[in-house]
Amino acid sequence: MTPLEIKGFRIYPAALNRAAQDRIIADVRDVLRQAPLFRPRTRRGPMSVRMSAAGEYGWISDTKGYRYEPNHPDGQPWPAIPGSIRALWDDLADSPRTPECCLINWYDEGARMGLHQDADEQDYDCPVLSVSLGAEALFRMGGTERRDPTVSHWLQSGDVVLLTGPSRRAFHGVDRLRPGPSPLFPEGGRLNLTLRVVT
Ligand code: MD3
Ligand code: FE
Repeated sequence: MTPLEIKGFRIYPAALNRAAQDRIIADVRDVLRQAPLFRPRTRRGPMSVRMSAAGEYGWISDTKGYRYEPNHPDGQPWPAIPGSIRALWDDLADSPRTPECCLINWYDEGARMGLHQDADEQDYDCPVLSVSLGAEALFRMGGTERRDPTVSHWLQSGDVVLLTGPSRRAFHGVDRLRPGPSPLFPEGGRLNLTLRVVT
């Protein structure tokens, strides 16, 4: 599969067919039964995106700051990363490391994620792999400086994005969802999964 490359962001459109998306969603629902979505709070207030995670580490944020932790806020260890999701890393990431975190982001219709860099991982040379499921999202891609120009692209259900090289350090965000039902989520909303090496 040859990716669409925008500013070093490698986008694999429709990498997952409907059956593969259904398998992954069933596995994510299983994870969320054990590690329910929670709403991280930052110093700037509650996030509009709800989160959970699978793997050795999950990302949490509270009034003390944000960091990777081996346990859900409820005190339980995160469930294992489902094989259906880890398989995408083996196919596409071309990394000697194995992912230690599958971050799960749930977007309700009004949710967004402001422009940010992912900088809480110890090795920025390890790629990040992202999977979009459900409602389409307007994804904004910048450069390594916040002031750099940005380009926007609608991510669709089944698209996979590989962040490797300079794009791994680039600013990015999600401006908005396309509202309304999707085949995967008749009630609306979007799921984004990111596989990461954390340590
Ligand atoms: C570029 N998630 O979880 S996915 C995030 O759609 C995050 O939920 C967005 O930004 C979402 O941190 C965007 C694409 C993505 C994911 C991780 C990245 C782009 C990235 C890490 C580094 C650089
Ligand atoms: Fe990010």
